[in-house]
This record gives sequence, structure tokens and C-alpha cells, in this order.
Amino acid sequence: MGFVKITFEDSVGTIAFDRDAKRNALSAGLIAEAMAALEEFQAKGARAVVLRSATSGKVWSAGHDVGELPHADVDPLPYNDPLEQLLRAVKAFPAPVIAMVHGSVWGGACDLVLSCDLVYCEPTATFAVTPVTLGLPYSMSGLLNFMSRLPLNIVKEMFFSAEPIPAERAELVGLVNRVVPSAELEEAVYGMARTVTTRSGAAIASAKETLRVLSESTPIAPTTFEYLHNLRREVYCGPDYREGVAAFLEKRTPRF
Ligand code: YXS
Repeated sequence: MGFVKITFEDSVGTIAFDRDAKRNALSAGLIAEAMAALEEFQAKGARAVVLRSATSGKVWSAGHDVGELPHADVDPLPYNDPLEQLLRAVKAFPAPVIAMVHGSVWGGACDLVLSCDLVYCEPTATFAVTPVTLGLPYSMSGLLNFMSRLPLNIVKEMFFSAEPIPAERAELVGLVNRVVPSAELEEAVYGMARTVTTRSGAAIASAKETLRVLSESTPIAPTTFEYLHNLRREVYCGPDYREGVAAFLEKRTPRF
């Protein structure tokens, strides 16, 4: 227990990751606490939520806890995966969720940032999505999330290279709303949160849910779904994924 710190003040909830020993890796335990916090905030009628790191250190979050990924031959990101559940809960929360980013963001944590409604970061922040370093076939819903937020060539650059995008470029391509000097980040984020609390919560909730449904409304035929799922299955049942997870856990460079 104790993987997140939560506060609730003036209708604004805050969830702060507090697992620096594992670089705020998003484990099932941390996610369960974050989900419980979102439920508590909703019950209290929160008008905005801030997602941040309690440590404000080098790493905002190292992404999915690799130790909790299946090691081979099993879909690593099934619908009921805890991280997938958190991504959906953030998108469905009936008030704006604002990502306040200090430091580096990795893998599924990048998907989490892009599931938030607004993203603010400080100048040293970087954003990397890294399934190709694990030989991991990313989820269709995750790829659609990136596609709905970024130009396709930027999505491909991020997914094909796994290279971090620095804050200045992240703002340029629209990954973040604003880059703010570190000393001003907290005020910028909570200032926006306060502004949102003075607007109609009902109108915001309706707009947010409408935008979510429209941005996810990509009708595909069942055979198309099966085709795409088979593309992923061939990868997570293949040698690269087995090698990628093993190499990470053995702290060595993977040989693909
Ligand atoms: O050896 P100890 O026990 O001290 O633990 C180390 C790391 O193993 C641990 N740790 C993680 N544990 C589980 N899952 C992780 N994602 C993870 N990341 C780190 O934290 C302890 C300190 O790590 P260390 O020594 O590397 O810290 P550092 O400050 O030198 O470097 C920080 C990072 C974040 C640059 C480095 O830890 C790193 O590159 N982590 C992996 C980032 C990453 O590739 N994340 C993607 C995870 S998979 C995922 O999110 C999706 C499924 S997908 O693949 O689709 O993107």
C-alpha cells in the first residue's frame, strides 16, 4: 500500500505517484489505488483532477510494470489489464484530468498522459513510447489513442524509434498543451484546474464524453478486428516479445 498520495481541495483532486524506488512503474497495486482515488473524487463531485509524481524527480513514470507483464505467448495488454482499465477510467472521468509532468515518461505512462485531457510539463520532461524495445505489440485502442491526438508520422516516429521526445518538441507537435518553467508548473496546472471549476461542470462533462465517443468511433468489421488481433498475436507469441521481456528482467540489451 502507499503507492500514491491523494489530496482533495476546492473540488480539485490530486493523485501523486509515490513509487520512486521503481520509478513510478504502473503496477497493479499502484493502479488500484489510483482507481480508488478516482472513484472517491467522483463521489465527492471533483471538478478537476491532477495526475502527477509525488517526487517531481527525474522520472514521472516508467510505464507498465514490466515485472507484471506475461513473459510470452499471452496478450500483454488485454482489455482487463490494470493499466488499460486506468486509461479508460481517466478518459471516462466526468471532469478534466490534467497531467502535470516532471521528468521522463515511458511506455504505457505516455498512453496515460495522452489519455488525460490536458498535459502540462516542465522543460526537462521527455515522452517515449517503447513497446518496440520489448518486442511488444501495442494495443489497438492504445494506437488509436495516439492517432487521435498526434499526426500519424509523429505516432510512427514514436512507436518505431522508441526515442524520447523532448518537451519543446512535444509542445510543437501538440503532445503537451504547454511547457512551463519548473518553478511555475504547479501554479499553471492548479490555476487551470481552478478556472475549470468555475465553469459549468455539466457542460464540460458532456463535451468530454462526446469527444471521447467521437474520437474512439472507428467502426471496423469483425474480420478486420480479427485480422488486426492476429497481427498482434503473431508478435506476442513470437520470439521478439519473449526476448524483449527476458532482456529487460535480466537487465541486458535485447537481441532482436
Ligand atoms: O533493479 P531495481 O529493483 O532497483 O529496479 C529498478 C528497475 O528495474 C525499476 N524499473 C521498473 N520496474 C518495472 N517496470 C518498469 N517499467 C520499470 N522501470 C524501472 O526501477 C528501479 C530503478 O530503475 P533504474 O535503475 O533503471 O532507474 P534509472 O533512474 O537509472 O532509469 C530510469 C528509467 C525509467 C530511464 C529506466 O528505469 C528505464 O528505462 N525503465 C524502463 C522504461 C520502459 O521501457 N518502460 C516501458 C515499460 S512497458 C510499457 O509501459 C508498455 C507495456 S509498452 O512496452 O507497450 O510501452
